[in-house]
Amino acid sequence: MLNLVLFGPPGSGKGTQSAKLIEKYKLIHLSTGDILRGEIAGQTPLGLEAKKKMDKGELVPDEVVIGMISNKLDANANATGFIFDGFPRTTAQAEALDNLLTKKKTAITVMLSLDVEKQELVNRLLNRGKDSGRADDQNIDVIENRIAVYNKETAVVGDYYKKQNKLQLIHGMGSVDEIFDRLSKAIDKAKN
Ligand code: B4P
Repeated sequence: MLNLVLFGPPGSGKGTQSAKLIEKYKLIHLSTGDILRGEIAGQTPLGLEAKKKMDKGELVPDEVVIGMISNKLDANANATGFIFDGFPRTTAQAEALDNLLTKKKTAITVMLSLDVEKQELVNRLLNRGKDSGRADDQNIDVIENRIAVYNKETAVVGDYYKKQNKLQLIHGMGSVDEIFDRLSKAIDKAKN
């Protein structure tokens, strides 16, 4: 199986690149952000709870997102691989993911970490906020908080995969196609 973690700060291109990577490598796309936004749209109890956190740019509790990913892995038992987009975001989530994959006799192949300058992140998110309707992309304080939460709670997840020799840093500035090319080269190297 080919199991990828696409990693990086908010606005680094995870969702954008995932859409292209699933097409090329025939992977199942698991985006915790998309799943949570689906729960919000459906006005489920989980969605209503998650919305309070997401509107402030804070992380949703670990047990909630781990449970969501576990359900999705079970629902796709015959998949040939997954792309984890926006997950794991804490060390507890990374450990839980390793345990879930071990039970399925598989593992993460590589973590691809997109490196983008802070001002570019802010510009991209504000730009998306103009027509996406996403509340968390429309307020500069919320965007700043998401980046701060990433630096404080999520960046350490890179070290977790580095210790396993699975971390690949990818230059995340430039056009979508240029970055896709860099990601594809790193994936082709990691899977051989
Ligand atoms: P996510 O949905 O994961 O979203 P994100 O980090 O904001 O953005 P992403 O990185 O996917 O966006 P992209 O660059 O593709 O998280 C939202 C919230 O959900 C979190 O704040 C948190 O509250 C919660 N959450 C999600 N997962 C969680 C977890 N595991 N644990 C706890 N809480 C969790 O796109 C950004 C914009 O940039 C787009 O408009 C795109 O068009 C543009 N863009 C992309 N690449 C570009 C390029 N090369 N040049 C110019 N523009 C580009």
